Formats: sequence, structure tokens, C-alpha cells
Amino acid sequence: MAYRDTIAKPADLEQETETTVKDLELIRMYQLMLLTRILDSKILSIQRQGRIGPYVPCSGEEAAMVASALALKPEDWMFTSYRELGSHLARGLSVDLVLAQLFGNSNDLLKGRQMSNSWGSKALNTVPTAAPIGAYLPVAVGVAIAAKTKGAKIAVLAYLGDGGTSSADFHSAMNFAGVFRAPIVFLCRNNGWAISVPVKKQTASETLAVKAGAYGFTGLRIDGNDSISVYQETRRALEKARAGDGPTFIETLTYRLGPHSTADDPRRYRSEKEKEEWIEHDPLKLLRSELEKRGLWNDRLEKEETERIEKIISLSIEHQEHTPPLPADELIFEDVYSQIPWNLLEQRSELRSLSARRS
Ligand SMILES: Cc1ncc(C[n+]2csc(CCOP(=O)(O)OP(=O)(O)O)c2C)c(N)n1
Ligand SMILES: [Mg+2]
Repeated sequence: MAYRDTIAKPADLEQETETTVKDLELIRMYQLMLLTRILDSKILSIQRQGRIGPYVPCSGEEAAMVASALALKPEDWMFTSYRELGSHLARGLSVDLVLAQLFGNSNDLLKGRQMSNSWGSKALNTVPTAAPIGAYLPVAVGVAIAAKTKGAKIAVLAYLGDGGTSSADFHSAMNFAGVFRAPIVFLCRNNGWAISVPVKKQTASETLAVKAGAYGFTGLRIDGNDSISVYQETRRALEKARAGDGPTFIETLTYRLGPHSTADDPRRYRSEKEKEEWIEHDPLKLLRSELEKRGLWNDRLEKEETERIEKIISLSIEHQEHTPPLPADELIFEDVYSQIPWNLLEQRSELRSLSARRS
């Protein structure tokens, strides 16, 4: 049995679908998923042309990302790993800022200091990720506990992969979240693989969701390609967190259609057949057919929206590629101390005279 077939649908989901997810919300969700899919493939192609550095693609996982992030309120916080392009777009990060980070140019909010795909924005309450898997999870729980201590009615949404559940930081985060009843939702994208390691070699547990029980809170396993289900369950869990009723762990079953990163060749460790099966269950296809059923989408709208998105992306690539680079030599001395100490000032002036001699 494919692991996708083990999904237990929450009992009350069907009757809620029609009434609670409004048509406009669904159209917006689909547009963002389409944007994510097209932008992801454009970024992959400019990477292959050597115009940006490494990239981590997200095709196939748009529902788990976009639909969950749309359940957040502006005052909530979002922590991601390196793959959640769709979550950042849904949260409101512009195509320009997504690309500026990948080009590492002077528009980059993070000043070129982060690994590629590590988006974050102070204005959007989104925190750039840390490269060690799971390292940001205890930080996310800390933010949630701080909010609770201050009496702020907000929630934190923290994403992780299936492989992330094997990290020591995952255990610390889940344990603290349970003990302190932190207002946090863990959104685990179980895409079947941690680079070349399949889930069955990642854990001896029957599911990832069952792990939450050991930490004293609810774990759900849902279809991660069913946008409506992802949206509803995340929204419900975030509301529960804001109401002071503790954390939730949501395991979303999905699939990474592309390589782990631009440095990976998945044909070496998994079958084409597996991928073909998941293409049948493509999250965009599923949501599009729901929209068509409701009379909200058709071929003409698909074509117009695709052209609109492609235009935005190509203009943005053109703009970001021609934006000047960051003054890296200067920036390495900034943003750690409020006043740069004497020894760093000395090093900065040495570096300046060295650069002047070289140019
Ligand atoms: C502590 C640590 N170990 C190993 C790595 C190398 N690494 C980078 S991504 C990755 C796989 C993570 O898989 P998963 O959590 O399932 O997320 P996915 O890539 O599937 O989205 C690994 C092992 C790392 N970054 N940090
Ligand atoms: Mg994975």
C-alpha cells in the first residue's frame, strides 16, 4: 500500500468544506499555488543557466505550503525550512524579494548573509531558517512561549520535513511545546524522502503524527495535496493555539516531484513510477478540478493567469539580475554590535586599504 493511502480523513471535514472555505479564498489559494509552481520552475531554469547559486525546488508540495500559510493571521509568526517558497509567497513576500535573496543583490532583505532559499522578513513575522535541520524548531517554540507569557493571542506555525523529525532539536521543541502548552502548530511536510533516505528508514513509528501523543498533544495525519483539508486543519489548530489550548502536530502527506536540490539526481535512489503515481495526485490538479466544479475556473482563466504570472516573473528576473551586488566587504562588519569595537574597526580599515590597492 502506498503511504499516501494511509491517510485518515478527519471525520467532519467533508461537511465543513462547502460552507467554510469561501470561493474567493479558494481562487486566491489556487493563484498562489500556480505562482509557486511557475516561479519554482523559472528559478530552476535560471539556476541551470548559472545565473544564481544552488536552489531547493518545491514542486508538488504547493498545497501543504500555500494552504497552511494562508491560515495564519498577520500578527502570527512563521518559521520555515529551506523548501517553503509557497508559504513565503502566501504570507506576502513579493516575487522581487524572493528573487533578490537568490541573487544576493542589494535588494536582499537579509543582506546576502543567508543560504539560498532562506527567506525571512521582519515586516511579515517570518524568520529565516538555519541550515542544520530542525535547529530553528526550539526557537519557534520559544517565540510561542514568549507570546503566551506576554498574554498575546497569537500563534506560531513552524514547518519541518519528515527527516527533520529525526533531529535532536525536534525532540527538544516538541517536549517544550507540550510541557508549556505553547501556542504552536508544527506543520510537517512528509514528502517521502530526506534527500535519498525514505521515510521507512527515518523512523520505526507507524506514522510521524503518532509522535505528538508521546509529548502530550494532538497529532494529525492528513492528505498534504488536498489544499482544502490542509487549510482547514491548520486554521483549526492555529485557532486552538491562540485560544490557549496548546500545540498541534500536523503530518501532511505529499511528494517532492523534483530533486532535493540542484545538486541532487533523484533517479539514483527512487523510481519514475513512484513519481508518476504522485503526478496523478498533483495538488494543483486537485484544486483546479474543485474550482471547476464550483464554476470558478476554466481554460481561459488558467491561460490568462499563467501569462500574467510569467510576465511578473520575467520582469522581476530582469530587474533583480541588473540590481548591483551588495558591498560584502563592508557588510561583514555590521549588525552584530550596536557600536563596532576597535579591533573590528582596525580590520575594516585594513580590508579597505587592501581592496583599494587591488582595484
Ligand atoms: C543536522 C543536519 N544534518 C544533515 C543535514 C543535511 N541535510 C540537508 S537537507 C536534508 C534532508 C532533510 O529532509 P526533510 O527533513 O525530509 O526535508 P525535505 O528536504 O524533504 O524537505 C539533510 C539530511 C543538515 N542540513 N543538518
Ligand atoms: Mg522530506
